[in-house]
Amino acid sequence: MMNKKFLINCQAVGSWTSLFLFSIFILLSLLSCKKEENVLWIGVAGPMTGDQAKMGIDMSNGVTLAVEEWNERGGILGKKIKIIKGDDRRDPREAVNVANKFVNEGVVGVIGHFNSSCSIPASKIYFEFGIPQISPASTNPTLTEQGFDSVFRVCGRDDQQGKVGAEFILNILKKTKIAVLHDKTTYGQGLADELKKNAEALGATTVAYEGIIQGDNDFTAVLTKVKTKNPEVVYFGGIYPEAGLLVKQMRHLDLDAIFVSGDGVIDPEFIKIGGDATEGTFLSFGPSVEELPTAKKFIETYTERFGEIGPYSTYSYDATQILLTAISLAKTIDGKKVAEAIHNLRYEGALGAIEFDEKGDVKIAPYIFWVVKGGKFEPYKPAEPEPST
Ligand code: ABU
Repeated sequence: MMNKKFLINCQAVGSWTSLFLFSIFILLSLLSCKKEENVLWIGVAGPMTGDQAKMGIDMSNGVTLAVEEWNERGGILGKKIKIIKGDDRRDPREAVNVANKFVNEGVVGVIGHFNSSCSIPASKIYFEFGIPQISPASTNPTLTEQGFDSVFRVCGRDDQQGKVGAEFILNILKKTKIAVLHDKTTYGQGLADELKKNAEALGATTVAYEGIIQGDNDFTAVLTKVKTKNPEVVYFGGIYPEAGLLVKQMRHLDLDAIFVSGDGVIDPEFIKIGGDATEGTFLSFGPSVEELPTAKKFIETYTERFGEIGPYSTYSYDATQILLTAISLAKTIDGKKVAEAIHNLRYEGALGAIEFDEKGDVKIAPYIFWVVKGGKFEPYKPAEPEPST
């Protein structure tokens, strides 16, 4: 049996070891502290890992390019700009952790998040601490309906996107029997509900309304049920990993309804996952960046630096330019003054002129439909009607 003195000595050694390790930890924390002199930190937040990592990386690339351009011109307010990445893994709880981390690091603004389900809870923290937030991609209306005057987005909203989707199905595709699916997220279900509401108002019938679970990979049970309702269109509110699998499994089940979805699906990953089954699918998103004269320089520099432009790369680039321009105009990093400068700004970006309304939404958010053709996305141009003779 160990004697008492030996035990006490062991406890003392243990305490000294803990104290030593704790001191090392504090020292390392101080050394890695982001609060460097002559540096302004901006946060970029999104899913940097996991099944939506492509979106986080696209965002991060857009932010990096804008920051590099500012730094080449000498930085801002006499300081270099650096980026801190926050990986929310598309999880709302992680998004809150990222927001708290950004607060502790002293970021002067945040570009993010990607998912509305992350942007919304994180926005409460950014607003509380006076940190301007610009989401490049979160389209759920709630984000800018909270009365937070330092929250912005450079994309459109799902009340607009759902309406455009319903008009497309009814007026262009001329279909009225719709199965509405969603991924039960703030974005996915919100968009699906907007589509359903607007389509029904135009005379459509919702023959099925079902939720699926993000991250699942077998949707045959729900699709088998949907097939019995003979929909002409399957509309999905959700993101590309599930969309690719859904459309693939629809075709395996000979469910030949037209697949229509929104901006969360428009990424080459959708075509990679869904393969040939994605041919002829329709997705709503902004106009083609390639066709925007304002995006010429951005396309050249981004492609040279990072390769293919992702759907939200350009939005992230412009969002960063807006944040940095506002800091420069406000001549301060005071979040309230920077937010005010963003509200007063008319920014001529790669996406064209961007101005915000009092809520923090862009004044103009054009949506068009894209179609998958020959394994690529292209803007959909309905065939001209034959001239009557
Ligand atoms: N808007 C597409 C996906 C991101 C989101 O709003 O959740």
